[in-house]
Amino acid sequence: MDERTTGQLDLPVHEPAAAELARAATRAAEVVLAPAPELGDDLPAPPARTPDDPPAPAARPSLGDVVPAPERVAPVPGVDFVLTPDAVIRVGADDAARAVAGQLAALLRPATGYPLPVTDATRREPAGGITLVLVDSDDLGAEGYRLDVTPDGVRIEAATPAGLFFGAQTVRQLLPAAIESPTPVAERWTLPGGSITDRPRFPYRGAMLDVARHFFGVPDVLRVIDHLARYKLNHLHLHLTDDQGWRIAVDSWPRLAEVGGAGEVGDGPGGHYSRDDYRRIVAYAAERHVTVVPEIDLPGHTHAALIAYGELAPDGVAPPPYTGTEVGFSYVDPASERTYEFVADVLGEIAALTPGPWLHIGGDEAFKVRPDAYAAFVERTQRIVAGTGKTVVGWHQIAPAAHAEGRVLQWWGTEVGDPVTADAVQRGARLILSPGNHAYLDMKYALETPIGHDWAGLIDVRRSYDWDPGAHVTGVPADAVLGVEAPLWTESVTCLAEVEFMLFPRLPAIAELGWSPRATHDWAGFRDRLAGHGPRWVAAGVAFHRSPEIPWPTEPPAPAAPKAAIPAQPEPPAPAGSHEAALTRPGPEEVPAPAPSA
Ligand code: TNX
Repeated sequence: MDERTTGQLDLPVHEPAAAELARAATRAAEVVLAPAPELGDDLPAPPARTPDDPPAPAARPSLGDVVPAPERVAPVPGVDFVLTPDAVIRVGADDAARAVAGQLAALLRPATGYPLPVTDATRREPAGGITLVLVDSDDLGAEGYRLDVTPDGVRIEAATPAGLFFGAQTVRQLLPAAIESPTPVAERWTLPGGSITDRPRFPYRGAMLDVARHFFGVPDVLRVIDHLARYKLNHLHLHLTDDQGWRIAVDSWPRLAEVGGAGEVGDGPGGHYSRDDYRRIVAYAAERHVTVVPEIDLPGHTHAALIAYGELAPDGVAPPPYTGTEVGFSYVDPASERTYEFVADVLGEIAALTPGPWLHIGGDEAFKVRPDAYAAFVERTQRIVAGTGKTVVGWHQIAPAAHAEGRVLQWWGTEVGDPVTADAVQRGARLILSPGNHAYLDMKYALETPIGHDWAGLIDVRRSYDWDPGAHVTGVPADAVLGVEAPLWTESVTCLAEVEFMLFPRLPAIAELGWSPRATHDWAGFRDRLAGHGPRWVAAGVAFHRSPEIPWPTEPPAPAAPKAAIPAQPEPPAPAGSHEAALTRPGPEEVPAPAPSA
């Protein structure tokens, strides 16, 4: 088997088999520095590095190694701060700032084994440690921070707790990779000296998880939120409903979740979030300065609602459940008043449960609804959203509908533009950029990728990185761009390890496009900075694609820890069907039969 392992770090530059991905989730809680996984030989290894390749980066980060790239970095060469066992974390009286100090301590305690008490900012003894300070500053904005690292201590300043939180994520990345270990590691915990001044390019930086095609339980979603926060992403879009499952309890229409949630693609059991589950997700996200954007996809992608309430179907008859991967065949009846009662009840309950400002109404691929009826439906639904006090978001197919105050379109096209979308922007809409051929995390990295789609092309790390959200869509100026989002559709993604495998390393690329000033954009530099994150993901037990584009380090950064036992897991099901099916999908009367169980 052609394989290149990398000393104690054991980063095999090899595509993991699907079963290996599934096992990674099991390892997450136990692994310190992962042993080489058992390698399948079903996939080719990437080309070996040649002497002409750039050198692998040093195991210890330098100040400029942060992902996403900070706005300004001023290293002071040869100067380090060393975190010692008696270090404290100092913070002022503000409760939210204290919460960030507590989170930073909690991040640093497992690997260091140090107590790292959170103490009052005015306390002098012991000297050193990490200080978090809220300052009056217009320059830093709502999410920016300033970081100073000297031999005497580390200081994070920000105008808001969110800024302190993002500064703390930078501190985490400046420590050796072993800081991600869940158990103590013998390491010299240095941070490189100098200062960083940083703030985001775009206010909206997100990822989407499709919990409808396959259901992911609360712990999985919380872990995804942690991944977002690491890379300064601040929105989690949850695609809560689709043909294969309705995933959120609605008191006024209880069968939606009870009946509509009891299945998923393939023969899995599905599931749904109770109101308390959802509150827990939203609260966990808020603590990490992540806003949850709930999506109820309307009027199409509603088969799961129809099996629960046949009265919403155009023919008034509840169809059988659907567990396949076609799209575009289902819709709620736009001509029925009952439909709008349903929409108002559902959106009202979701809005009441959601602290963030956004309510996403989907709007994609309603191929069976005539354009005039579709526009009227969207306009009425936009008014219902406004009545809940939220701002409406929809896939860019809602563009033809009349403008609604503040509305946001999510661009998922693969072309460079669309006059209808540009016109909606002229009329006042803003855009979230999720171009299918760059930002879709369900696309395969390469032909051999064991899961994912390819209808929008193959998306390797470079392709996910090499585009400019500020200048991507013809006729849409940068000031109409709210930000970026990387959607993960889950027709073929069945477990947390597969989610992580599709997220990493592309999620950090999208995060950098959302956060970093355009002037920092540089593939070669990004690739080298990203390389240092491989050992972090290994230490944290995060599954990822060992992309051959990235010069993963070959030097061990830290002593290896004992091997963890890896229990065997079943092979996940084969990849699901492709999106092109949408173009030839059947009519509602020809809804495909449920997929036979494997
Ligand atoms: C298109 S993008 C969809 C989803 C599929 C996805 C698969 C969009 C708004 N709709 O329903 O899951 O393609 O890549």
